[in-house]
Amino acid sequence: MSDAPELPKKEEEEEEEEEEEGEGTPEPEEQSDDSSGEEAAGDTEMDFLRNLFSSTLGLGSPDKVLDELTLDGVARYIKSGKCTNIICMVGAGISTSAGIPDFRSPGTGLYANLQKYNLPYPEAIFQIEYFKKHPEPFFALARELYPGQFKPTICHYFMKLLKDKGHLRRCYSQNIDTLERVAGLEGDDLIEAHGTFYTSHCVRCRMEFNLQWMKDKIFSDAIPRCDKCSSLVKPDIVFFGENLPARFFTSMKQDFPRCDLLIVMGTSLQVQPFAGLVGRVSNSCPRLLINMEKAGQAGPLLGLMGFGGGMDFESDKAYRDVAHISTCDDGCLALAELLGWKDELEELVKQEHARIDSRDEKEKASEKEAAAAETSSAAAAPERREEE
Ligand code: CNA
Repeated sequence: MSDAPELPKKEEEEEEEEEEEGEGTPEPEEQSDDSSGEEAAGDTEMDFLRNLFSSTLGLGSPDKVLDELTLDGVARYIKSGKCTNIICMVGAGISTSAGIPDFRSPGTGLYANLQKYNLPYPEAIFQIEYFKKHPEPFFALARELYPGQFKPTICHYFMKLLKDKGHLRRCYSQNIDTLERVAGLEGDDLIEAHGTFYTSHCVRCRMEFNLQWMKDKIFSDAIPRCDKCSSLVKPDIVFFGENLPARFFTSMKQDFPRCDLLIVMGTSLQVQPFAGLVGRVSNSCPRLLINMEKAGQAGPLLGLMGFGGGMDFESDKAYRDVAHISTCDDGCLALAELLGWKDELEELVKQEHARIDSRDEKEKASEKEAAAAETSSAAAAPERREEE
């Protein structure tokens, strides 16, 4: 796996975009017509340059916002009332406790368990050119991981609480399992950076298909083909080799300069351009990582030079980054406890899971009823014919 190309196109695209802008900023696919977006973009570039020069040349000392680089320090900051623009950046690790494997966890991650598909290398299953020639492995995997079969985790509901309490600016997710939506983060709260299963499009004529259409194809073992031109139909998730949604770029330019706490959860921060977002907040903005392993740290060479905006949890110069090494659920529960929200969070999870279970039971019951009705009408049909 290590010698497989790591996310070739997304990284290439970012490099191209960086060359175009010359400042390490990914170019949006479409220009925003929102002038506040353009102003924010200008601010972002200025912030980026300011951050780069001050850290590279050791100019100025950024404000130290947290009184302690611990979860307690973060909780005190949230409680101080100065923290109304929290951004969450999340990845597959927030959904593993729901039963959905991530990519890279050794042994349990998807990449370690794709042998049955005979791929040339694990990432091929999500590469657009491979998919166009060999769609079967992707759709077989889609059947296993189909959204709607899983319940959001404590971590998803913690983000919902952040929203309800007026702290959440936005959640940037790399996940395609739609669990943020199920937990109650709606359109504006959420940037699905790597797309969604909600809609699908024909790869040739771009005809749109809805979730139910795709679900029927996936579960009937058929390779989804366009009703109009018979080409492949692909869920609107971003494959390696495809552009990220324009909204990712326009929103990040507005959001990150205004962020006053970045919470990064359940991601190895290896996929660009998403991972680079950690370097887009201001120099003084605290960043909390809740993950099973440290991620996003500045590489040794670039870090020494002050480039990259990587995390610094433990050097002598560390002043704003906190690593809480635990599961996302445990980390969120611990933070909720420090904030005095633990009971509320546990109650929310209990209620919402019960609601989802009862909805699923109702759906199953009505599916059974429909199947029974079909069987009995099929059985009755010959009798009717005989009567006739
Ligand atoms: P990744 O590279 O697999 O990294 C996951 C990270 O989460 C690793 O650092 C793990 O140590 C950590 N982790 C795993 N379980 C837990 C846990 N319970 N608590 C805390 N940390 C945990 O996945 P990324 O999201 O970083 O990579 C981005 C890819 C993964 C995106 O393109 C996604 O589309 C893709 N993906 C999404 C899903 C999903 O939608 N649920 C599943 C698998 C892959």
